[in-house]
Amino acid sequence: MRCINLKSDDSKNIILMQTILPQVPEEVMSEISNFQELMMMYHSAIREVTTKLEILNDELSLKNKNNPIQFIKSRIKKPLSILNKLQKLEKNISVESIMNYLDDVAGLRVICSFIDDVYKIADMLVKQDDIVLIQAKDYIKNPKPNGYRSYHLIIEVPVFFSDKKQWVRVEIQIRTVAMDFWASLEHQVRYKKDVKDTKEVEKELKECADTIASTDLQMMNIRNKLEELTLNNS
Ligand code: 0O2
Repeated sequence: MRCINLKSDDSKNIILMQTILPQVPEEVMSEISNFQELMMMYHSAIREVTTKLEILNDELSLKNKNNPIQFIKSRIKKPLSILNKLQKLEKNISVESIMNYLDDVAGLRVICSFIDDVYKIADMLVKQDDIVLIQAKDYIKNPKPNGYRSYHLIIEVPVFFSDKKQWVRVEIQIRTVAMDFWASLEHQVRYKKDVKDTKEVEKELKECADTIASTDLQMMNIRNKLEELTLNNS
């Protein structure tokens, strides 16, 4: 038997729920329960894709003696952001709408050492026969005007539950450490509503993005030269 220690806050919440729940209409309760189930599906899909990526990384590390993936971050979109996005798209607020219209509720960010690792990982992942590629966007070959670089995939993976197989969408952003460093700072600037004139900062960010792009290429060339030297000396 599992023993649960209730903190005083938890017991207050339970009392509150017991008071409120009988007053909540049945259809609302059912939608809440469907929402929880949907979020569980997205969590499961993230776990599944993360495992696939970790296996690829382990295998490539063993073969090539270097890790193509530095680290993996994941997130589930917050309920408020889901709501805002559905409203922006002028769709009903429902579990069906989330599944039909939102591609990025489950999101993974894969941070690689070198540019060619980004393409290698993306290619190996989408070639797996239980993955359906919905969309690929190459913002490395075609950067956004602000300098944003990243490789984006939207895929569907099958998640197996006790009584059904559910195809779940996952958005994957794959980029180098340097591109990721840039994107996090740029993201902060974009959401700084209290700063009025960001023109100068945006110009500097664009310059940094271009510097980062050429440094990423140079780093890859240095690694290739090192590999050649190692081969010639062996
Ligand atoms: P957040 O807060 O990171 O989740 P979509 O916006 O997904 O409906 P879009 O614009 O066609 O459609 O998708 P795209 O271009 O593939 O971008 C999706 C995500 O990529 C964004 O999600 C960001 O995470 C990231 N991204 C795209 N462009 C930029 C950029 O210029 N700078 C930075 N820092 N990140 C970017 P969200 O939901 O917009 O934002």
